[in-house]
Amino acid sequence: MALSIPEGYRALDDRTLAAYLAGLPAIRRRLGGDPESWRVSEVGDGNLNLVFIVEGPDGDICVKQALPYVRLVGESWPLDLKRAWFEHQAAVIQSRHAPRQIPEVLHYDEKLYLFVMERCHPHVIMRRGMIEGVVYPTFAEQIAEYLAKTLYFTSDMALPAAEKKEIVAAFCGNTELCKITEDLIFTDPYMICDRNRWTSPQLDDAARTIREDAELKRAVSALKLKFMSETQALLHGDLHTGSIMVTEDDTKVIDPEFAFVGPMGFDVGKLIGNLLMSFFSQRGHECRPGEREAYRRWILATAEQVWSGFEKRFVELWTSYPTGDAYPRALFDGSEGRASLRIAQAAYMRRLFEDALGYAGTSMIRRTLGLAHNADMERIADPDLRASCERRNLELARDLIVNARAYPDIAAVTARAAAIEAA
Ligand code: SR1
Ligand code: MG
Repeated sequence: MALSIPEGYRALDDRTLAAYLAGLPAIRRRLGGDPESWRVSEVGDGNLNLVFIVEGPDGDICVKQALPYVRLVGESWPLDLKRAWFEHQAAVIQSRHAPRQIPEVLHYDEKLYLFVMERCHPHVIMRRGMIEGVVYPTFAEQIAEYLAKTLYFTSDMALPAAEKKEIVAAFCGNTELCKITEDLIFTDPYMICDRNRWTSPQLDDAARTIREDAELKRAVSALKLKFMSETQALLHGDLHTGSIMVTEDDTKVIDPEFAFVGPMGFDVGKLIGNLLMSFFSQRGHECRPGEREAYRRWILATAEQVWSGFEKRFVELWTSYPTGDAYPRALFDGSEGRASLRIAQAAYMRRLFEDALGYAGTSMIRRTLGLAHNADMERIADPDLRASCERRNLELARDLIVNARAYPDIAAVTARAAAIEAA
């Protein structure tokens, strides 16, 4: 299919970006000095876009521009530039609810499908830090707060119906990005597909077993349907450890270009799935062997705290701000009403937990057998070692999808991960 390039759009490079930014007075002031003195570097290592860091004598910024195709694949896979608008809108909405966790948006250009934001510095992409074995002590609490606030405050429990429907309508056009998820996560890995790949022939049999697993395919299809049809809250839509930048005491969430209104368990589960993948990859990163065991324990504790912190804060917000049209305040008045609401909340959170486990599992499978992989596993040079890590990952993933109901709590999930790793 030919690329469709709207009038006024051009992809920028190091040189043309500096000239463009020089025409934006507020950005020019922030960077300081002459545009010729600015250092521009393209640092994008994601699957879709251009990302630039621009450093001037007085400050620095990050610029993200959508390309009219999937960067990972090339021009043969055209992709709607409008994703930049959805990303920018999602960042604006989410920063109202969780301002500490979202980089400040400084400028948006609707013709270039580009936006300028605060550079998160000295933050690093969390996935890279985890490959190095770095502990992030404040991460779990901050990301749980981000998840609880962004999801609760865009849900029907917090919003009047008309406002909620406006958000659904605003994001319903992000269809091409949703389609990527529908295909790459919920469909491709479960059939023969040209886009699939795995990094060693040692996984051929595991891939075949998954393709032949009818029970698994039914459960994944149910999760796909929920992804396509439930409008619970505004999601980030691609919340993995490559979409999070961290320091020891700060957490920033980036890249919400897959944002749409969908099932909350997708955001929570994708993140937990990526933590579990990192856990299973650790035996392949023995650069500091004595410390890896402790690091594995930290990852599992973090996965537990992400879920339990999210659950606790979400219920607190629901109890304190019952401002939406769902579960109307008038029906849950007085001590009996409050007790009844607690029963409803527990049932809701249980469903959300099971959804999250299913989505965690689908994320772990797609990053092993689908098109887009994780550096956590890909950086393991020895193919036998890598395959043994990936097999463990697939084993837990399948169980989370098919047997989500059998897990009483998040501790049971991490216990199962530890048992699979020890076997
Ligand atoms: C073709 S895009 C592949 C993947 O990159 C993003 O991180 C999303 O997860 C998407 O599925
Ligand atoms: Mg991304």
